[in-house]
Amino acid sequence: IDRAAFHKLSCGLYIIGSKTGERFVGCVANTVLQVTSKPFQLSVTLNKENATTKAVQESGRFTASVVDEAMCMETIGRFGFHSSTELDKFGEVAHALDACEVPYLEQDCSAWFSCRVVGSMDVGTHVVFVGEVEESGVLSGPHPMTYSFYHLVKGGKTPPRASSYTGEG
Ligand code: FMN
Repeated sequence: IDRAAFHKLSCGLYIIGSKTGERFVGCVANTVLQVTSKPFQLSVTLNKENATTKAVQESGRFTASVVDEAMCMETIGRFGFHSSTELDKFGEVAHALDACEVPYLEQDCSAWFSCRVVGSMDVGTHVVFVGEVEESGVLSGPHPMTYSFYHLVKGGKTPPRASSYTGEG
């Protein structure tokens, strides 16, 4: 296995939102994909140790916001390198609520989606969720951030819980 090959896979960067009871949770994910358009469905792959994963399993809902290139590393770090059990991640960043009152990030994002979980697959360390899109909208950020922009321009790192972690940060 040549680990460098995995760095050639293209993907974007997303903020996943969910809630557990009345508490808002969320995390960064690079694993959002559109899987079908009839109906519109997205998938996201989340680590079993993430607080967000448990909330998606409990509530059956998640939001996905497309991160814009303008998003600062502090906000990415807030969602990607801290646990929602210790930090109210949506507390100090501009966000809105979908029709089910699940939060989605608005600040420095290009678009948002609200999904109802219709299926999931246990893939070992992670769970792949498939969600039917019930709402979506375009936000003000004009340039969706790619994962390679995050690494090459922003100097970002990949934490161990990300699906794409290859042991080299
Ligand atoms: N975690 C995942 O489970 N799936 C991912 O696709 C994923 N991609 C990430 C990409 C980047 C660039 C970064 C910085 C983090 C990524 N993570 C991913 C890690 C989670 O965002 C991180 O573990 C977070 O702290 C979990 O927060 P929570 O426990 O509040 O859910």
